[in-house]
Amino acid sequence: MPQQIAVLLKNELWQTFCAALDYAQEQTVDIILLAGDLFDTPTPDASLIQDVKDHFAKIAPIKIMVVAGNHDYAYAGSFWENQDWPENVYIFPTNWQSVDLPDLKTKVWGASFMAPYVKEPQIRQADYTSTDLQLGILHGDALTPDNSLYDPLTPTDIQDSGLDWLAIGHIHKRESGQAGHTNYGYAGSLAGHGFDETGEKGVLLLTFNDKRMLSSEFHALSQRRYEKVTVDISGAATNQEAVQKINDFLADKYGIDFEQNLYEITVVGFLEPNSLVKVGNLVNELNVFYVRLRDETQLVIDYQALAKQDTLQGNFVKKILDKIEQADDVKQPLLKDALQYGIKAFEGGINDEA
Ligand SMILES: [Mn+2]
Repeated sequence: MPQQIAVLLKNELWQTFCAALDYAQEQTVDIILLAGDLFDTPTPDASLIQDVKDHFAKIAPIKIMVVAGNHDYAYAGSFWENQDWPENVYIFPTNWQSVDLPDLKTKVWGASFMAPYVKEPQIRQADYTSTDLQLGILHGDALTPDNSLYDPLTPTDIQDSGLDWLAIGHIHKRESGQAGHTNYGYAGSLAGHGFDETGEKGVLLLTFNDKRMLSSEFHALSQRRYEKVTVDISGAATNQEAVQKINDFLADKYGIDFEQNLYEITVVGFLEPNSLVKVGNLVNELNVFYVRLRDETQLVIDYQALAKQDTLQGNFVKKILDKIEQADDVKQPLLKDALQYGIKAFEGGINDEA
């Protein structure tokens, strides 16, 4: 990805973070739960830390409960221990602790990472006999807890806590579940970080009445999304026609703002031998923020007719067709691919990138 785009995306991530705080204010929430890896390093830039503190202070009296994750773990003497965090921010220590919020009849429990790896579950019991709402916040792995190095959280661990709701960070995907009486969930990352983090990204807005959860709503915040799609351009005769097919597909699937997303597009379909489409050239024609193309188109070819021609190409086709006929089930598909690539090479459709 070009450096320029990477810088822009980084700036936008900060804007999305600010948008999340604005949203909390608009919704007049009481508590924000930040479940770890707020920063991507245990030693963030001092200027960035100050910006975060200032923005947190601005949304007081909303209470911001924070645990450190594996990327921004709270080592002894780390920036998390500084005394000048705003009054409305609470940073959990590295052992299971609670904060009492009597006005909200709520207790919040949590623990911070103290190192890049946490092999033993950090979760312990909450006051499960209390009439107060018991919230939890952890960085951890509830999806693949077996042998996880990132605070493994098994359903039994979660259930035994007696929490009413557990907010978890680390997995960038939105997930939720229930273990015994305890509901838990990952809000996922605020914005996608690559093509392995596709779809809409944002925050979860949770509403409780006493100990009962009334609703859990996802609110999208990221300005762009990463998407992987497969588009069929069969029948396109020119690059412009191919672009039209791809644009129509994207507009249909992602709406009017489709151009601002990042796409990895696998281009498939059958092209006529006289088609002028060069998939490699479509990157420049597609008017989207960022696109990466994979060419899996195939040519519609009358191989038998071609094999009869007394040309280099004809001889090549005849040889491969003979080999396909004699080949076993394992080799046949490979030879058929070889035929496709060979024809494309004759048409000048293969370059070093393919
Ligand atoms: Mn993490």
